[in-house]
Amino acid sequence: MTSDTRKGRLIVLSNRLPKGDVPAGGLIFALHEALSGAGGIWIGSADPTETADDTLTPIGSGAYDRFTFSLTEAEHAGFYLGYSNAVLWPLFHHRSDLMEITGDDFDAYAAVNARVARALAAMLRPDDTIWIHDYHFLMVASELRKLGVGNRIGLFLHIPFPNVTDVLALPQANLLAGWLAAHDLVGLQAQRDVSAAFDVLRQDGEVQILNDGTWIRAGRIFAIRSFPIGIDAEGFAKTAAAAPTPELLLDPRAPLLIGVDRLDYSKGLVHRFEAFGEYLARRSDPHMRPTFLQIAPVSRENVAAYQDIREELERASGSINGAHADLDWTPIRYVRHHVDRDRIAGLYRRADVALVTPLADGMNLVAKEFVAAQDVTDPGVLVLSHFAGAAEQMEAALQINPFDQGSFAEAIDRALTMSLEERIERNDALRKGVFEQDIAWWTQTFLNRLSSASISYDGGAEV
Ligand code: GDG
Repeated sequence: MTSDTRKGRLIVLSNRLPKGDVPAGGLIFALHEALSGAGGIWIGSADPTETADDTLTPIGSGAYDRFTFSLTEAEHAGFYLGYSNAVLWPLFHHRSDLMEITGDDFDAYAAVNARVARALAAMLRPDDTIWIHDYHFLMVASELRKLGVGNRIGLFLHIPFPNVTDVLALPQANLLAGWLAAHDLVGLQAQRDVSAAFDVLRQDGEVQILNDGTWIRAGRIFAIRSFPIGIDAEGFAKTAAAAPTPELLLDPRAPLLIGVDRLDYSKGLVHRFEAFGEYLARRSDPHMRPTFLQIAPVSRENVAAYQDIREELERASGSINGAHADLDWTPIRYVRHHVDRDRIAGLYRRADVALVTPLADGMNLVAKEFVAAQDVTDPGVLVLSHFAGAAEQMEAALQINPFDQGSFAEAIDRALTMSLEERIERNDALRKGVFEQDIAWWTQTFLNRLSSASISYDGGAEV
């Protein structure tokens, strides 16, 4: 997969790494493929313990080696639950109102980033390439540079980039440009994220943009570009085609809408439930009795904002079902546990409509999985929020503003009554992008760009 021009080992750093079998599909699978092709090292976080030190613990080897870095319970609370998920995550999803800022959490974040950098530096060879993933490790590259590391370092941020005014809510706002500038390449999901990052950099007195669109800060040149992440489209399409018919206890012709999301306030689930409720209240065909199946496994339960969203959602589904349900019809089915991947694939294929309507989202892979899973001769309709990074690539989706409940409800009606001809036309256009810009394309494009001797500018995006 990685036919890039890199010479040394690839070293991947991500918070999660496979500790046993590698799950099919998804980011973990893509990184596994990249490392399997080229050999290298994958570093991720260990389960928290009482004490922590700078050594990396080997947890498996094969085509590549896996290691974990250690962290204490207190660091896990401050670094992971605190600064990563109760400061950076809400801030980068335009929800600074949900930030829980404490100095101790930042200290834990800085300490864990510095420890990871020391552990990494101790094992580096001169021609190794480092690929850092996500907001948990924004400071690792700058810590590595302080230790004298000159290796190529790339960062891919899976979440949206905050705008200039959002960033002011971060007590460490003045450090952000320096953290970014320590990389050679910063990859973002969408071009809108690149624009936001450019605006933030322009506020930093030490950063200058060069003629070729790269940036310079304290003598270091770095680039910021978009690399929209894809999925294993071929693999997912095969899984969906082979999946057994889902056991839904539904009339086989009853219209089915589906949503699949981690339970997170950024995914817009309450807005989605309410828009579906409004659709039910004024649907064009009162005889149509669709079922909306929302799968939303709980995540980050120890962060307060996640408990609130869970309660809000339960209230919303209860009141909508209370208003519309009948003896033989439950309009909203809300499943809070994890469902197997092949069952999800089969459900996408069976569904008439997917509601992928986040309020903010780096990309959103569900939009792409739904398209890959469709029967091309009788495809379902993708209703997609403007605020998913995927909206930039997936123009043929029925795009909506999740904050405008009335037009969202109309779009649901339109999706459920769309002609076969229009469904096929839209799906064909979407499918092309999903299959061409898949996960292999993404990995290769990022790594090629990172390893290219001169990082040059030709418009700010790889698309
Ligand atoms: C971040 C960014 C970006 C969900 N529930 C179940 C299940 N899922 C799978 C879906 C999909 C994945 O989880 C979720 O994908 P998202 O793209 O919505 O991801 P986030 O977790 O928010 O991740 C996001 C992504 O990184 C990649 O860069 O797209 O914007 O926020 O694959 O299918 N899968 C199974 N059972 C479930 O119950 N099997």
